[in-house]
Amino acid sequence: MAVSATPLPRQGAPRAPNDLEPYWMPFTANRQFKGAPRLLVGAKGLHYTTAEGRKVLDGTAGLWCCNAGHGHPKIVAAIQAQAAEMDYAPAFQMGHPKAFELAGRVAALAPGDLDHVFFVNSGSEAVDTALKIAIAYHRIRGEGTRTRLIGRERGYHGVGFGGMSVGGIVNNRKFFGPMLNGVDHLPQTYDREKQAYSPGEPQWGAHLADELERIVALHDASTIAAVIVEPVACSAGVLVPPKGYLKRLREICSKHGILLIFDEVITGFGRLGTSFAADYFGVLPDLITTAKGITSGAVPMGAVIARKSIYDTFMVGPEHAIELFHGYTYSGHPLACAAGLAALDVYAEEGLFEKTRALAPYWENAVHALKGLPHVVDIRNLGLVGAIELESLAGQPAKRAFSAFLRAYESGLLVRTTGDIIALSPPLTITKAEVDEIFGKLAAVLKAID
Ligand code: PXG
Repeated sequence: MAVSATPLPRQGAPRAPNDLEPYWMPFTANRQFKGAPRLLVGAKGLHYTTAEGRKVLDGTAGLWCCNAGHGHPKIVAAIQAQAAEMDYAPAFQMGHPKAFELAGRVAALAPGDLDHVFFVNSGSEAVDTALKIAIAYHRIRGEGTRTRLIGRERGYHGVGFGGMSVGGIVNNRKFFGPMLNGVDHLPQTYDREKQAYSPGEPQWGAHLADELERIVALHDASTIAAVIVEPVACSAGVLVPPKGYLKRLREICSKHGILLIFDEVITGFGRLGTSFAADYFGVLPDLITTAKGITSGAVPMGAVIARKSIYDTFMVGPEHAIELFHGYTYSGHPLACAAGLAALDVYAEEGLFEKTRALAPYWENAVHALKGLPHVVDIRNLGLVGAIELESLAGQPAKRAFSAFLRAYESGLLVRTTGDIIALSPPLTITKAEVDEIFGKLAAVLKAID
């Protein structure tokens, strides 16, 4: 049946305000949720409060974003003050001081000469923006044939058409048609037989970066604009790069004039105990995409950070001309900038990146201590990120981890699951006692589920 073009009359009585039906929830089992809702109504520090008044320990920093913990007074005050001072300023052909200030602060944190910052509102927008910048950069330099984009199997780069196309998660792709053309994928870097229970970076697998040479040989470097990878592939279940892999990828990209994009939407702003994963691994990309921790999740914001040479390439032509035909109504939104400035202050004043670095070995031991518990087939970690992979129930992938998620929530712990992998990424404000609480609860959950 064709979709009606004429507006339908409103039907029936107004819905009750607590009706769960109209909200089509993202990446959620809607029918399961609405049958047994899990509603959060408050958040402070490391804990959420549920609608029933229970406290839940946040093992996931919201969705990998609330790095400073919840409701930090400094971030709250900054957002409140900004809302009262100026709600919005046009983002095109106009500016406001906090956007410039935040760009400078982010540039100062970013490695090497990554010193120009383009603001967006999410990780997905950051990825699409970076891909567009990469293609346009080559065109402006007279290499307009470089349009191909290389992602990686099991990569997650958000849900825009660009990010989905370079991403490598089957369910995020298979429903949505042909996507971008001119995309190829590196192989993923995980092999359980070779890497299981590696603490931190696995020893095996650096050679997988050489697959880029095979892809270059197939398509020719003159057709390839950029390679995009997550330094640590978090969404697909915390796939830590093999030792030396990212360095090798950098070398091959440089050799062939291909831009290297690190998608640091999760790894940026302290998750590994450094400003960016680029610092952790000592590898300098050409573009960094980020979001989440830039405002500690308090207001939506993302950013693309570009090397000076990329920005400079665009700064040609008549001065009155727009150099990059791209941007969003809410690029550099005043509330996001205020939250971002406050979040960066909190990270610095409370030494949260250093604290993360100091806590990481304790975290590593704690997560690996789950080895040997029922269903566990692998454990992975880096910085304040951890993953416990469970054996799938026969013929029912993702069911066992979902049971673990539900039971953990009942026991007062929030975790994330993807497939049969449990992922953890607490606020960077967590203490050793709370790390112990997470893994104590999780051990009980693993012993209790089928
Ligand atoms: N790139 C990376 C590396 C990400 O992790 C995005 C892009 C997209 O960001 P937005 O802001 O458009 O959602 C992400 C987002 C999870 C989970 O639990 C991960 C993300 C988002 C929600 C849940 O794995 N990553």
